[in-house]
Formats: sequence, structure tokens, C-alpha cells
Amino acid sequence: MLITYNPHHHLHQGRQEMFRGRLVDCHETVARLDHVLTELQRRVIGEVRAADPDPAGLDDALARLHAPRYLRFLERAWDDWIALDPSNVERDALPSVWPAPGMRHDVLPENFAARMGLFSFDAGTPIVQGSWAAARAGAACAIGAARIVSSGGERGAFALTRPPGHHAGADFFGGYCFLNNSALAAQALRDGGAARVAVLDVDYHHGNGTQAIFYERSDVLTVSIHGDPRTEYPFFLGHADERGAGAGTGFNLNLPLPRGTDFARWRAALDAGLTAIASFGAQALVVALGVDTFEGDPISGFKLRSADYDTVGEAIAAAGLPTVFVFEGGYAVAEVGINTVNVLEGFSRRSRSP
Ligand code: Q9C
Ligand code: ZN
Repeated sequence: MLITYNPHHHLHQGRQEMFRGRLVDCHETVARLDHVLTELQRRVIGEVRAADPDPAGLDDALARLHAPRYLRFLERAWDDWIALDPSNVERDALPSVWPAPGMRHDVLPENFAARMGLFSFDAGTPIVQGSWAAARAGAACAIGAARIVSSGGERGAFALTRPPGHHAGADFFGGYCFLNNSALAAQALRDGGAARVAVLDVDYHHGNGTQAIFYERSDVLTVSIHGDPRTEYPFFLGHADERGAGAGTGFNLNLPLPRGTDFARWRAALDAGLTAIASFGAQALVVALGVDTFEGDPISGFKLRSADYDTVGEAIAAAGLPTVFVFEGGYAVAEVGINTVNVLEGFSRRSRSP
């Protein structure tokens, strides 16, 4: 399989996120991706290549799924933040005010703090000077991986990128995410000729952004296995009764599991998800690959062990679909590389001898 990484990921390096009334060090760090790259050099799974950060048609592809005014906001956010006060260069931009339901979302505020709130849903996702450049190149990485799989060049590809994407919606950031890399990869597979594409989100947290983007569409099935939103982030989406709307009714599947879930129970949910993907008749698959389901993850609550990830990769390969893996969460920094590469190794082995 082909591995492409975002060569600009290090430009996004948030300092602090809001947690229980204080600012704490960001969990979503440059080291996460670096550990995966190091592991990929130690255990060769396939060719590792820097992604083209600015391929043809990138901005059009972003505007297919994201609102133009949101993209303009992200592109200019850092300059607007510095314009408020030049000394802001030493501080991350974080939102602190949001429009509640019933308040106006249609009027674009002139005030920067208000725009930050309009386009976000948490105070855990700092914007820094390089956030836009890193996020845009990351989206390019995911789209590029999908284009390679579409062209039949590879059965599997891995877009190794950060910041992650699955919490980002058409017009909001949050959950460490700005652009929805997994959704953009799914759309690129559609554009490449796959009539039906499935997104399988195995990150610990519900893929609320991806669900929202495709909620009324029948050509993309979204499946997410995650901590039950009654107790787990992102709290306000991800329940089992969310099945899609309009033309998309029946094309969203949520498989919430309680905090503390072990691999046997998680594996049963994976099988249910893969069964749904087979019944849907998917012609291509995107895996939103978060490894924050690991027992040692500092912000999550499932109990998967390192060896389990190999089994996960094998089960995904057994679906027999052209597959694009997109890197999402995983915060047990020392083990993120091993766990991620275990998935890819299981997938590759099973792909070669089905
Ligand atoms: N102190 C992804 O895994 N906040 N995002 C958790 C921890 C948000 C996770 C609070 C977690 C977002 C891509
Ligand atoms: Zn996560």
C-alpha cells in the first residue's frame, strides 16, 4: 500500500486547549505523526511519500464540502487575530462565545471573537499561525490518497496527516479538526467513479462532522463506532437513533459503546459496521483511523491493546474494497505509531492473501 504524509503538518502546533476551567497543553501534537512516520520506517509496509500540498483543483474540492465563508474565515483567521493586537502573536486564538440555538447564524460578524464562535463548537481547538497551511495541505494529502486509489494505482493508501478532520463540519471547527479530511477523501472517491462510498470511523470519538456533511446523501454511507455521546465527547451527536435524513435516511449508522468497552465487544460492533457496508454495496471505503481506542489513551475510555489493531486491519481488508485510511485521533504518543502501523500491516497482509 502507499503511504502519503502531510509535509506541512508541523506548521500546526497549538499550545493550549481549555479543559475544566484552565488552559492545558494540547494533546494533538506534532510528535503523534512523527511517531507514526518513525514506525513506518522501522517496519516497511509500503512506499512512503510526501503528499503534494497544493494539487490541481484543491480549492474547488474544499468548496464542495465546506462553506466558502468558512474557508475564507480559516484562511484569514491568524491575520485577523494579529490585527486585534500585535502581541497576540505569542498566543493561540481560541473561541469563547457561541451563538446558541435561536440566535443568528446567517449574519457574518465583524468582530473576530464572534466569528471564531460562529465557526466552532469547542474551546479545545486553537488556531495558530500555520493552522490554515497545515490543514489545507492535510486535506490535499487525503484527497491525493483517494485519487491514487481511484486511479487503480493501489488497493490501499494511508493519508498520514494532522490536524485531524472528522469533527470538522461544512462550516465549523472543533475537536482539534478544521477540514474534514475523511469526508474529502470520500468525495474524491465518488468523483473518481465509485457510485457508492462508505466511511468507517473507528476513532474513539463520534465522527460528527463527517456524519453532518453526508447526512442527507444516499451515495455515502457513514458508519461510526465510538464512545457513547451520553458521556463522551462530542456529546451532542452520535446516538444510535441518528439514521440520516431526507434522501439520506438509512445511510448513517452509529454504534455507540460504553466507556470501558474491551476488544471483544468493540470487534462485534466492527463486524456490524462492515456488514452494513457490504449490504450498502460500497465500491470504495474510507477508514477514519483514530487509535484513541487504545487502553493507554489519556483522553479516551476503550480498552483495545496493541495486538488488536492488527486484527482490525485484517477485518477491514476482508471487506475486499479499495480503501483509503485517513489518520485521525490517538494521544498515547509513544504507542500511536505501533498501533497505527499494526492496522496497516494487518490490512496489507490480508490484502495480499485474502
Ligand atoms: N481533556 C479527535 O480525536 N476534548 N479529537 C477532550 C480532553 C476533545 C478529540 C477533552 C477531544 C477531541 C480527532
Ligand atoms: Zn478521537
